[in-house]
Amino acid sequence: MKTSRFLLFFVLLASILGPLACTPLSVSPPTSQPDSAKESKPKKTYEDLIVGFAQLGAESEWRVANTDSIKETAEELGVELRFYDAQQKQDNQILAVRKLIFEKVDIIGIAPIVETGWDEVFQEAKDAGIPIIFVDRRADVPGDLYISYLGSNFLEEGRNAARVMAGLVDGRAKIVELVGTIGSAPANDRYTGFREVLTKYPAMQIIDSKSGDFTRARGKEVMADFLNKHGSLITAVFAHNDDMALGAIEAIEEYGLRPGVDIKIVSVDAAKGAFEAMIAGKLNATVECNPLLGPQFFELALKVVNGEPVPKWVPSIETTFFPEDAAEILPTRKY
Ligand code: GYE
Repeated sequence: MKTSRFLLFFVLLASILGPLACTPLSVSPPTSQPDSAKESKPKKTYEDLIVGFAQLGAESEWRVANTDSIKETAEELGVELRFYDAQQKQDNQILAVRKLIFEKVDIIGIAPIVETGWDEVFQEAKDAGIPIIFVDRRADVPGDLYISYLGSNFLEEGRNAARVMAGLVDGRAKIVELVGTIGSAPANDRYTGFREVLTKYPAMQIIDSKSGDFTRARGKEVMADFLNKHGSLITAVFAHNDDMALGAIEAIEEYGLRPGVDIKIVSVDAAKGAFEAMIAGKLNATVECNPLLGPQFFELALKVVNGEPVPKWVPSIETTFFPEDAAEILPTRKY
């Protein structure tokens, strides 16, 4: 008797909790509608979508390609895009999110400039029922404040840069590092990933490390400082992006050394400028980071708006390029 009551209790409990456990909680948009109402609603198409995008700036060749990809894809699909450029300032980007909430867009894509400081504004979006998708960069917020992250494995990019460099310098180097924007996900992870692999190469030492903010101009300035400080002791550069590497190349030439020969250089992005530098023998390798995220972003956005389950992380597929193949590959590069 007792056992059967117990059983009944569990059957009832399971029938209540069962559907909850199967619902993709983390990916369904924060809406107050019950699931049944959502299902009976006709599915939205791209033409019905109003998408907000809070871009962080236009600091690099990569970023320009990323913005173009978002804008071009929106136009191709007939999506109404509300686009804001924060010009490398978090305050502007927070303001852009608030404007998009006010405009009642269906969904917001954002490349958070740095990882922290987003909880409040993302909570405001959640309260307004507007889902957030991270595109390119992640923010360090609780999982319920965003639906999905579409972007690269920056840690792996940092590890790959170190592996490639180890091969170039035979496991022996005095390295200077041009770090990306302080506090940004790609700078944090590339920094960590690179060091992780270096622990296996005790004769490869990082002798200096400083932010060049992902721009060519800052990359050049910081590299000139490194050269003034350490001179020809430097045998290798790890630049967190191609633009800073291109700036470093200029600084090395002005200092009277040969980039790519006297000082080996490895960077990240694989933008066209990097291929040209590899063809000229001035850059030794670039680890790919794909900015052409427009098509995947809108596909993800439409699914989310229609209440379909999506993964919490959609990683981009990437590789590494070397000077030997640069001339053949350059014409095929889209950024
Ligand atoms: O590597 C750099 C850009 O967030 C992955 O930002 C992106 C980085 C990219 O400025 O060039």
